Amino acid sequence: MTIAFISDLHLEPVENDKTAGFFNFLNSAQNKYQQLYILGDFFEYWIGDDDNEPVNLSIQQKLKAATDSGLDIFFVHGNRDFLIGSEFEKNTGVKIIEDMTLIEIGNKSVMVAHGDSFCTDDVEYQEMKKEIRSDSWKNTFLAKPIDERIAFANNMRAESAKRSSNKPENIMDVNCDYVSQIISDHNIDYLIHGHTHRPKIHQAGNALRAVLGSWEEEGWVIEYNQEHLELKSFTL
Ligand SMILES: [Mn+2]
Repeated sequence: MTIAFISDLHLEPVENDKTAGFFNFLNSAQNKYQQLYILGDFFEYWIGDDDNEPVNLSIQQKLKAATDSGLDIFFVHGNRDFLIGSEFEKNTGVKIIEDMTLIEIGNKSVMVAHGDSFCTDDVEYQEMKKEIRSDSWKNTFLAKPIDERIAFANNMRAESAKRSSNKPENIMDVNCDYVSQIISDHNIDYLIHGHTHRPKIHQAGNALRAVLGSWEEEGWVIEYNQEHLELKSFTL
């Protein structure tokens, strides 16, 4: 059985090389993999399941065709698309799972996460995250008109780009002590995440920490088969 992991596609509501690349990926995924985990920031932004943007709808249709064909697809929220909800699940057959979920594959423990939870040095980000992930914030936001929500999302993206460019590189990466703690607390063999856009497989004690890349000119996937992890990139 081969399981695939992807993250950080940052799909936008326009037809471009990336959407086409994802549709190609999904077509071949149905023959190659039994399970696909999408580890967040699948979309550049998501302002609610009630947004009827045509490209977003066609992405949902493709996901539905894939799950109907027998591919199990799981989704972990990213910081860009944490508002993906139960309507999306219903439309696509994709199952939303918690950030930092532990899955048992054979006799190995694999933790899947978006990755932002490990960036504990970025205190400003963690505080903002706590606020906007609360039910009250989400409910208030989702009750606003679509146009207002899109304007807010665009504003957030601009702010985030500005803040990131002013922060030292190491603040934006995971905190290695925290990662080691999580790995030992949960007896993890493999930790797989995205978010930092720094694709690499790291040795972390007795475990491996595999980081996905963001889809830009190339797409990235981690394939897991018979206790072996492989990080691959491919042209979009
Ligand atoms: Mn992210």
